[in-house]
Amino acid sequence: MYTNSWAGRSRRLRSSGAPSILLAYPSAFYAAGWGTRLELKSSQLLLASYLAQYFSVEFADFEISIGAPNSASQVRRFERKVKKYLAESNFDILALSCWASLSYTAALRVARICRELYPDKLIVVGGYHPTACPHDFLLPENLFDYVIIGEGENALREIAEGFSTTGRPSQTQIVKSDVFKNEQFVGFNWDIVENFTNAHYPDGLPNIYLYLSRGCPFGCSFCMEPLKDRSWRAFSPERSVEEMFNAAERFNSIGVAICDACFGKSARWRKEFFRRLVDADPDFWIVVETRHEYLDQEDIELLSNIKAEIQFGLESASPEMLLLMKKCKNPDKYLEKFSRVSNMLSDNGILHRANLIFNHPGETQKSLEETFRFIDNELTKTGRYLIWASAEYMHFPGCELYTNMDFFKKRFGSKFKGGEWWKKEEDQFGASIANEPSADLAGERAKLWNKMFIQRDEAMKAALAPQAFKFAAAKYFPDWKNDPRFRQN
Ligand code: B12
Ligand code: SF4
Repeated sequence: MYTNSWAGRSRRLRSSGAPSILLAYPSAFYAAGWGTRLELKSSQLLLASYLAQYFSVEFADFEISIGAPNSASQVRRFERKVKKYLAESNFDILALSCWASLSYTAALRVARICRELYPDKLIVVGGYHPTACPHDFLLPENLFDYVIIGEGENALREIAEGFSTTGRPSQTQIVKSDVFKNEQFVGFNWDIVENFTNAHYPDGLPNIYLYLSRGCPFGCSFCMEPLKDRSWRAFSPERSVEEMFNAAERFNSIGVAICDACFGKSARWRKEFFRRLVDADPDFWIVVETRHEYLDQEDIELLSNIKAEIQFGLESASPEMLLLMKKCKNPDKYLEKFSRVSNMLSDNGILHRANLIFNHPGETQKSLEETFRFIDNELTKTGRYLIWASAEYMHFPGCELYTNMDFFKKRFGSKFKGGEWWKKEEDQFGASIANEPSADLAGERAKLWNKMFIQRDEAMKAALAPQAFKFAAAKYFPDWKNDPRFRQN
């Protein structure tokens, strides 16, 4: 029923003369190392949901429908399939979501195929990479008509509205989109992806990713979120809960993850949201990433009524690294609060995960030892619900650190060996982590963090409560499934 009304509306918009938009994720080439799961791109859907009020919009994701090539021959096969798809599609504007930098080479290839087929159609590109590096899309042949910086809704709407009168601009235009205001928020229009999900997720979506708010007031060195509008905007708590249930019921989901850049910044909003969620009694898991500084006893008591996993970007436990990462102003207070919140969560049986970034430029053996001293202290406790997760620093453009590389090179002897890796047609993951954080951790010593992390494997298992251990083994550490504790009741 949904789909019929959506399809009818889309047809009416098309016949009214409004241009039609093909909003496509171009895929990611040579990105196998990331091991990214093939998620439904819900932020792309949110953009489509806004535009669909005014234009006929088709959603495409070539990574899922065609693939993510890792060799020259796979790229050629991919191009043939994209050509066929575009040749059979009916659209006026190709809007490419070059979301992370991983999609840069794919975005160029898809745009070129489109331009060869259709010299007069408009090609627009937006997402995190165009926001970070808009000049990467200024090419001699003016392949792209518009490069959008920031949240795409307002700019794309304006461009589409002007298309019938202005046509293609004579040169590529870089446009900074106006802030997407709270009152413009529209919910996820799942009808837009009905055909797509039926074809590619016939058994439903076990995990669904939703965005309930936008904007983050922090300015972490390694994150490019600060390039977007920093004001915090959200659906009402009531609408947020509705959106979660709509999605979970429609796709029979086991888990709903809230992917906001800065979940629950407003305490009033957060508490009302948790209260309403508890009242609604979800039977699905809720996964939330937030800052530990936000949670207090009241939040935690509310959370203890639902199946939840809370993730924190703790990033490091070295005071010096936390300052370099611009994660907080007072590292001692930050770390002390983390221990307190983690204890409260464990006391209430709530699963939580601390994400760590190792080898951020400036990391040394001393800073690693500080981080592991803090972890070791937490690991002396038992019956915990705290899971530790590690990742190596990846050098992405757009963040403050990227523009400040010289400081790290001079002060610490940091090396960034991958160059503009997103332009390379070879292992991009390897190139993005090909860094040395400091002269102290150069060469083979750059792997020291990993050795130190693995050494704690047994202690990390032993600190967990049985239920938390099983959860961690099932979700994050497949090797742990061989441990006899995994099979105990
Ligand atoms: C949630 C999230 C994820 C989720 C995505 C879930 C999902 N299904 O959507 C998961 C966990 C899967 C993920 C994975 C990764 N992520 Co991530 N992620 C984020 C995060 C936290 C939030 C994004 C967000 O706020 N979206 C909200 C929606 C509404 O906005 P949006 O996505 O930005 O879309 C808007 C604009 O970008 C623009 N736009 C987008 N497409 C288009 C297209 C057109 C035509 C136009 C005009 C505009 C436009 O308009 C949209 C609507 O306003 C950001 C930022 C952060 N704080 O860390 C990082 C971030 C995007 N991730 C990043 C990275 C690096 C990754 C990974 C590589 C990490 C990894 N090691 O695996 C993978 C790559 C996945 C992939 N296939 O590309 C980087 C990208 C940096 C860069 N320069 O590319 C970010 C910016 C974090 C950082 N380090 O700065 N991520
Ligand atoms: S890492 Fe998180 S808290 Fe820091 S700037 Fe990015 S979104 Fe905000």
